[in-house]
Amino acid sequence: MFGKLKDYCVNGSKILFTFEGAQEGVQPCVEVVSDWIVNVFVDYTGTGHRTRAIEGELGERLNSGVSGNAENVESVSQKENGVEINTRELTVVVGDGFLVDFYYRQGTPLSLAHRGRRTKYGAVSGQVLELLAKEGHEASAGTENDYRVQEVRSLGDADCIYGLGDKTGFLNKRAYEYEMWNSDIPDPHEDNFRALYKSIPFMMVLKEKGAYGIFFDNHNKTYFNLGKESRDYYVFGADQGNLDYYFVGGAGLKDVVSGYTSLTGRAPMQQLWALGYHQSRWGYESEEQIRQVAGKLRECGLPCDCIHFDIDYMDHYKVFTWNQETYQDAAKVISDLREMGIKAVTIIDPGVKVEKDYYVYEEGVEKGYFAKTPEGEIYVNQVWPGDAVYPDFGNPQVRTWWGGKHKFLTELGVSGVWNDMNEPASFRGPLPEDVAFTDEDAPSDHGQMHNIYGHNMAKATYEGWKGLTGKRPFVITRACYAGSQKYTTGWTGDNHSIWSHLRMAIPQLCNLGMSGMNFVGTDVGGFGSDCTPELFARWIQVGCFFPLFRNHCAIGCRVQEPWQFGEEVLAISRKYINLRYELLPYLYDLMRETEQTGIPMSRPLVLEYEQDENVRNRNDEFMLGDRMLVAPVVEQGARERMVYLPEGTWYDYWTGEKKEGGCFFVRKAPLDVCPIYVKAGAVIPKFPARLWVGEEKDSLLVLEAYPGEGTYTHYQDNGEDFAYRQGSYNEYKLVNHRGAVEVEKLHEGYRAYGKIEIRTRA
Ligand code: MIG
Repeated sequence: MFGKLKDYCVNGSKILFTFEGAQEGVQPCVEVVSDWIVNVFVDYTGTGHRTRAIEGELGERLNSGVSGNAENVESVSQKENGVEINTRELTVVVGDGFLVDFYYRQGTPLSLAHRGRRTKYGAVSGQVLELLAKEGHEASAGTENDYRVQEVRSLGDADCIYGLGDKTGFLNKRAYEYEMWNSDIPDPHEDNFRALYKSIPFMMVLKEKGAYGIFFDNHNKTYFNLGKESRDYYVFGADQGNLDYYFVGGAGLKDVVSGYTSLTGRAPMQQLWALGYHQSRWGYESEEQIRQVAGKLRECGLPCDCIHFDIDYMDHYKVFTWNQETYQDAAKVISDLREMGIKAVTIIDPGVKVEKDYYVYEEGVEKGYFAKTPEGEIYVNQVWPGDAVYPDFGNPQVRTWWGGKHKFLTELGVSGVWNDMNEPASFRGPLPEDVAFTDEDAPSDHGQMHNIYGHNMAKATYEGWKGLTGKRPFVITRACYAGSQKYTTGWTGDNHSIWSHLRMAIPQLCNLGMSGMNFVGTDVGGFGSDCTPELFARWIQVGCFFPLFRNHCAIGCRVQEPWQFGEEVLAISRKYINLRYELLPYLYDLMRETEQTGIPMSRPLVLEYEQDENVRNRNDEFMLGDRMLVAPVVEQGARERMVYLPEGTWYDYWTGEKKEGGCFFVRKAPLDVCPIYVKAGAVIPKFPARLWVGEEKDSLLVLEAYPGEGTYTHYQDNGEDFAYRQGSYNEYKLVNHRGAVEVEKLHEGYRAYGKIEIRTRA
């Protein structure tokens, strides 16, 4: 496509190139966004960036085509092998064919363009292809694997790949291929799945030394082949839109995660109660059932902050209505639950029922707020309410309208919203790509808007809710795009109650976290299929260490509240839910860290110890922050497991036993034990156990100090609104000196704890 490099010019932060053989008017561009971040852009469509992931000042600047600060470019010069661009941290060399290479400033290569063609695999002849298709197999003629927009980049032998959102499979994404096309596929998600609900086209490569990320900001359908086709390179591409990617460099993975979230935004603080235990089920058929569940939770001494109301609560699955027959008096049940310390979160799907005189439908029709066919008729498909229409969330007016609709829920006392089916899902075949949607100020279509449909819906919900309540909106979404973390938390959709899905939960959630979506969880116990007592016991031991801790399952499947599996499993559930509540202040500190740095609360070992080869493919252990390591049992029947601890000294959380890291050992793990290790010198801030987050407020903080040395920051605020952004918070410096903790106030702006107690462990 691009031949010999003929010329270049510098315009502020942009360097524009002229190539032989380039399409008329197409001038590839390299833009220095910051010391570590460089954008590579070829505007094939002539529309400019149109990023929906990057917002604020930077997003506006990019989308308007205005050049950035020239000072970010240290130097540009013609060298033998191309044009060399220096930032303060990176060297970028652009050569013939628009091959772009990235180096650390001191010269070590970080990422090189692949020279040469793609190799093709699995090609079969037309006749065989036909037969295969008859039997229902997928195969390719091997001719279509070049995309209209495509980038092929070198892979080193030792390179590992992370990120890519919610994709199935193991932690290391090397040798997988994926598609970014938000998909609701009911079959059990296995590691040959190419697409799932979320599209986060961000990948990180960890090298023997150093790391970088690639954010391919193209929200059309995109493809990633991560060293599967060939071990020498990876490919990303699309058949629509532009080549528009950000190279994010850094000294290590953490810098890359921070860099990526500096572009797309950092998951903000949630309300404290959102960190509590959430109970849910599709198929709570009546208000009475919900009341019974709440009563039983309390009777069993199970902490819980929230019950989710699935589609059952609506009148004929019509959004922003309440089924008064089965769910009677909404305000009353919600306030009764609140008395017990339990909040209500309600599901809201995008599909609006086609029904005369139904106010949401009528209003939307009148205002022209639903997606249309190319001929201009309102487009109708089918979801839970039957025939349904799709709000055009890319239109800012539609978002404002939809956000405002939540008044129906806030007035009833609902505390948060769960957005489902927003890929968008449809029962009567997929939406055709030419269904007309709006992209902010311009007409667009489903093909281009599909992957940001959930993103825009969550944004509408977040903004509406914020305006209505002034609190930190609690939104959970199934579908999203890069940058959705600014508005919403997420869950991983319809998993099953099977051991492979418990195992998959760990890498899946870790990769989501490293892709910006910090506040995520899987359905604890599994959604589809029938859970067993043992699987449930092991799942709750994993679920309690991820930000969103929700037990949820499908109608028709075995009921799955903690008391449904006998006394032993109930006691185990209580133990881990209690532990979760004790850890609330620690979790809250981590959430604050995420808001400030983008580093996720729950993280793979590789994010903390990337130099350790033993953790680069570690799928069955993870960390909560930088000082707590969880090594759960995820095998049926196992009553012990192999644990690996990275370098340093660790303490067994349960026994206090001291362990030197850098080795493997076997830990006994009866059904009630999830092995946990705490790093020497750690201080773990804890609350006394309680039945719900607000049961006791700021009365006692326990600082659990482990032998060794360490310094930490502890954070405290009202746990509800945005006052902390005006300084209403406390920050403490905790210095652990061999188990003795000094507490120093760094910032004072919120009421003090009644008491701070220091407990020395081991
Ligand atoms: O077609 O609302 O992933 O969590 O319980 C199923 C019913 C629709 C799918 C969600 C699931 C939810 C269910 N929904």
